[in-house]
Formats: sequence, C-alpha cells, structure tokens
Amino acid sequence: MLNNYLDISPEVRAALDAGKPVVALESTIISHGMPYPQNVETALNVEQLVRDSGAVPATIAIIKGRLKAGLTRDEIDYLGKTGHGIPKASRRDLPVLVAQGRDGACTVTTTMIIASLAGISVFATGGIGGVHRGAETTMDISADLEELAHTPVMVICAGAKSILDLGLTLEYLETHGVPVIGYGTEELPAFYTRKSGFGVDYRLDTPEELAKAFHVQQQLGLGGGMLVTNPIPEEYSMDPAVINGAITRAVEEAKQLGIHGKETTPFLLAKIKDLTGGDSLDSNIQLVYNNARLAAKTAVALCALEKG
Ligand code: PSU
Ligand code: MN
Repeated sequence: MLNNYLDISPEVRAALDAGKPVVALESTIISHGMPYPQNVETALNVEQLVRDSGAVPATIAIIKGRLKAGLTRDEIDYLGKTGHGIPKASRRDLPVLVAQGRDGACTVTTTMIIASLAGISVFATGGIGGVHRGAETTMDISADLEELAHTPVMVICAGAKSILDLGLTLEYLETHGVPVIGYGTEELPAFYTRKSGFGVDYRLDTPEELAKAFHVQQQLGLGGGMLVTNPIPEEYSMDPAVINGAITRAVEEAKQLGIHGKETTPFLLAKIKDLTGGDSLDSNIQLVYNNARLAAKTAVALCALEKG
C-alpha cells in the first residue's frame, strides 16, 4: 500500500478527520523555483495566507524516503536551504527516491499524487509544466499534464509561462479531458501577464462555482483533475515585451546548450530570472500568494458542499 509510505502531519490529519478545508502546496517551487532565502520566506507566507483564508496548508515533499503531507518550519527551511541539492521529483522519480530513503522536491505531478493519497482535493501553485515549444521534435511534454488527466485534484495556478507552447498545451489538455477554467477571465493567463491570446474552456467567477464544478466532476465519476487559471493581479503583472524577450532568449540558449529532460524547465526559469532581475521574482511571489488565497476559499466552499 502506498499509504504505508505516507506521513500526514498532525495538523493536517486533524483537519481532514474533522472534514475541514486543506490546501496542498508543492515544494519544487521552494527548492528549484526561487533563490534562498526568498523561497523559505515565500513558502511560510503562503502557509500563513492559507490559514488566514480559513484552511490548513499541507506543503508536500519527500523527506528521507517518506511522502509528507504537511511540513514543519524546519523541513521547509531545509528544502529551501538545500535548494538544487534536493532532487526534483516527478512521478517516475518516486520509486527510487523512496526505496533509497532520499529527499525529493515535489512537482505539480507528485504533489497531486500525494495530495490525492492523503485525501486533499485543492492544490495551489505558481505555474504548471506543459507541452514545450518544439515538442513536435523533442517530445518534451511535462508529466503534469498526464497527472491532470488521471488524478482527482483541482490545481490552481496562474496559467503557464510561454516557455511552453500554450496552444499545444491546451490541445493536450482537451484530448485528455481536463477542464481548463479561467477564474474571472475568458483568456488563459500566461503567468507573468494576464493575457496569452488563447481562450480557456470556461470562465467561473467565484470560489463556490469552482468548488461546485469540481464536486460534480468527481460525483459523475469522470475522475481526473481540473485546472484553474487565475490571472496575476494587475499591479504585479509584467510588461509583455520585456518578459517575452527574456523567454525567447532563454529558449534559444537552452537549445544551443543542448539542455534537455528534467533540467529544461529549471534552466529556463533560472535564465528568465537572470535576464529580468528581481522583477520576475517579485511577480512570481505575488501570483503564488494570489493563488493560495483563492485555493483556500475554494477548499472552504468545497467542504461546505461535501457536508451539505
Ligand atoms: N513552471 C513554472 N514554475 C515552476 C514549475 C513549472 O512556472 O516552478 C515547476 C513545477 O513544479 C512543475 C515543474 O510541476 O516545474 C514541471 O517540470 P517539467 O516541465 O520538467 O515537467
Ligand atoms: Mn520535460
């Protein structure tokens, strides 16, 4: 049983047993997505925002071979300080990391897997992986999309960065039956900017509407996840010309250096940060906060529905 490998923290366990709202949070963003100490500071602030909005945070990681739902401050600090020394863990990495008692920073994929095992339905993050530009020859498609197709967790993100081919990412999600919802928007947000030029499937405007759509999806037995895309607040959004220029340069450099496999996404993210200075980091932090608040409110609404 996979459950034999799972540790749910006392606070998360108490909330789940009492039918109270819980929000899952990932750890690749801590170890690989931001520099220390901003990564630890952000992770702790996100947990506080979730609490302030009425839910219990469950940051998810693999520590010494144990699947953890709910971390201590010391564990979050360890993941942030160790940074790239913590292996980025997607679905295919779980068996060996767990067998060898190693650590793992959970991507959207592994956070969904562990959240689902723990009984957590709502997950907040920054951005998801998707179909990369040039995937028609590289076949670089994030395992996040496959997980969304199969695992019943709602993922609330700020859309996807245009390091990806957003059009192909939407096609893939459509083929696999994953609903793509715009929160208060008809357009897919592109992480640092509120617009991408691509439409979403449906626009929903309240946490209650999100909760109801997810509840119905599960009750119908359709399985799989739901992707909620929440635009970055206007005041933190970036100039599209600046950010797209940096993305184009980063993608070109990755190609020249022959970066591939699991290194591609972290390389591109780090390069964009270098090219745009602190601005993109600040935007990144703010959009995660925005998603955490929405996730907490949605988890509250979902609990009310499940009780009623
Ligand atoms: N995209 C972002 N920020 C991130 C990631 C993606 O804008 O932090 C991380 C997430 O953890 C995501 C993972 O699940 O990268 C996807 O990696 P890959 O493309 O290798 O599947
Ligand atoms: Mn990949």
